[in-house]
Amino acid sequence: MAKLRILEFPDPRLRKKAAAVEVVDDAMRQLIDDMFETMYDAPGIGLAATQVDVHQRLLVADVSVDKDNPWVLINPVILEQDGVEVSEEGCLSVPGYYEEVQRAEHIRVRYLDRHGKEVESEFEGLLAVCVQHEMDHLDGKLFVDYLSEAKRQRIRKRLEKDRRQKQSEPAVVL
Ligand code: GNR
Ligand code: NI
Repeated sequence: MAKLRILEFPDPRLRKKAAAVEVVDDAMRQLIDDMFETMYDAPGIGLAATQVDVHQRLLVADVSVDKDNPWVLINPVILEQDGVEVSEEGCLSVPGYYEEVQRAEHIRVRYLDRHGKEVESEFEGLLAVCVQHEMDHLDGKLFVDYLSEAKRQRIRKRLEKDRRQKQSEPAVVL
């Protein structure tokens, strides 16, 4: 198991469009395990491969309180969607910012599971929001893209400043 580094906005690698997964093999399952470790450690409720600089169509999620309901979606496609829901979103790639985003309330998704088997599931509530948020990552899209240009630039400038400060600070000696 290994914890992976999460890319942060405005890193251009977050803008890459992920390619379809061709084979679900042991190496892919190792990546899935590492993504769960990274997501639970963060902590977050979802993680797209794009965020750990792997540009393949794979996402993991777990919105349960006890962190015992892991979902793996490979090559996800939304078959049906209905309803509209506005909720506050955050993103591990945009740390510290939470803004309202409008999404479909209910989605039906076709995808491959961790064994490479094609399945369909319906999602609603927080899990539906999370799956749509992660699927956006696979297309190089971030929740800040739904905000005004002014708000997005403000967030970008603050995150860039934070990063400069972190880099100029002396390393912590253990
Ligand atoms: O941890 C996360 N919380 C969250 C809250 C509301 C809507 C979406 C999310 S996903 C986010 C983790 C993340 O950045 N996934 O890409
Ligand atoms: Ni995110």
